[in-house]
Amino acid sequence: MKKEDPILILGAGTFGLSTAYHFAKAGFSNITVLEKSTAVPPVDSAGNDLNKIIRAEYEDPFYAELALQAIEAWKTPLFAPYYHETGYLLANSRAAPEKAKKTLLKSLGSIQQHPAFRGKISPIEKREDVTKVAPVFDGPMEWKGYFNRFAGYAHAADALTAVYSACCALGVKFCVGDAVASLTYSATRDRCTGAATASGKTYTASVTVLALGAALATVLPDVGKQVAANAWPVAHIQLTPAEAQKLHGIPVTYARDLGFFFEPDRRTNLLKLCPSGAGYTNFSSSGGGASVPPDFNGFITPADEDKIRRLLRETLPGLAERPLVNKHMCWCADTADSEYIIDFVPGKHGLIVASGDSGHAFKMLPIAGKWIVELAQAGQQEKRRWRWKPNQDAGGDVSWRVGRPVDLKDVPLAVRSKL
Ligand code: FSA
Repeated sequence: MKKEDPILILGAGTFGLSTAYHFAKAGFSNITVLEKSTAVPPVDSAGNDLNKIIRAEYEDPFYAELALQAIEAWKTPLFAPYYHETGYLLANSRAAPEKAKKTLLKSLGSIQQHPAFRGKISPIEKREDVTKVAPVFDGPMEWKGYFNRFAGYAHAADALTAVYSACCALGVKFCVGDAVASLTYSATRDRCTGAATASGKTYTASVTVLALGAALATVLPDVGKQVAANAWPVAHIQLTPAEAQKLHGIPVTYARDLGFFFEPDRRTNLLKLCPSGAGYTNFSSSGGGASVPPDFNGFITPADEDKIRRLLRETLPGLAERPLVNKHMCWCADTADSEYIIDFVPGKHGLIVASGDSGHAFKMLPIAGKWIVELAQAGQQEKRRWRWKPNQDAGGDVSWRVGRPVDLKDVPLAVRSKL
């Protein structure tokens, strides 16, 4: 590739911004990002969130190593202001199913003997083990798990904004508020030549990267069933400044079978909480595949709300009955094996897919774009696990999730439209 080659990136979420940033840092001088939302970070990007977990334990050591590289990068000047190493408390309540216990042990296994975590892991076997790392928690917490000091969370939307600003400073062009209507191809249809937008503009490129998250199938129906849109419920509690102050420094706390929450945001005093579960699919309205419903995202179900309140009764009972605000669904792009898809689309030269985040990619923001630049330069994906897999059907049983996915068609419209 030549440094002047036009690069087109569709989508300004986590993968899209990281890709633009790494192409620009590598010296490419003609990079354009198209984004249908009028703002960056886009409203419906999964990364456009108050915060996200940053941790390196994985059942699979391959991702554990990548996450360790990412944590190192989170400590560099561009990213460091948004990374908070509060530690990560991962546990199961007494009622947790066997599956949740198994996944926790596997995650622990990936870091227990790893030199990077020496002296950073302590077991959680009784209530006092929890209060030692989170003295302000005053619930019953009969939990078993571990505390990992070498982890924490990132201010997600703020980090995306920082990468966006860095991209602008490096000369990346952003065209927002214009959805991609179609990809364009050479007369022989074997080369992608860029994209055309709803307003009738065309963009020509030698490499086009689709970083469209859960909305991938709307632009690339050929992706078939290997990526499915999957949504995760998110809610918040508005704390007073004094309440937030008391919770400063708490670890990211994840009871596998109940849900997780973060240190309150220092600017807004919002406490973000997510219930556990296997997520929500949108098969009924999309006919399978990756497609996000255009509206009705500002809700969570009563069952999820209950789970959040149970989590609070376990940890911070004084907050358990508080109103939940800013409730919404966070749409991710799942694959059958939770592997990302970072590959050329077979038979379409110049067309790359960066998707399949499977709900565990935000932590990779500082480094993910590098993988796409390397792929574009190499011309083919050497890592088998990240290849395009047309015969796979997303929607399998993901090891770290508890419960079964629910399709939106089974959520009453009265619940979905309650904003
Ligand atoms: O990579 C991470 O630590 C994300 S875990 C948070 C979560 O909500 C999962 O629990 C869920 O199963 C889904 O993958 C989205 O992310």
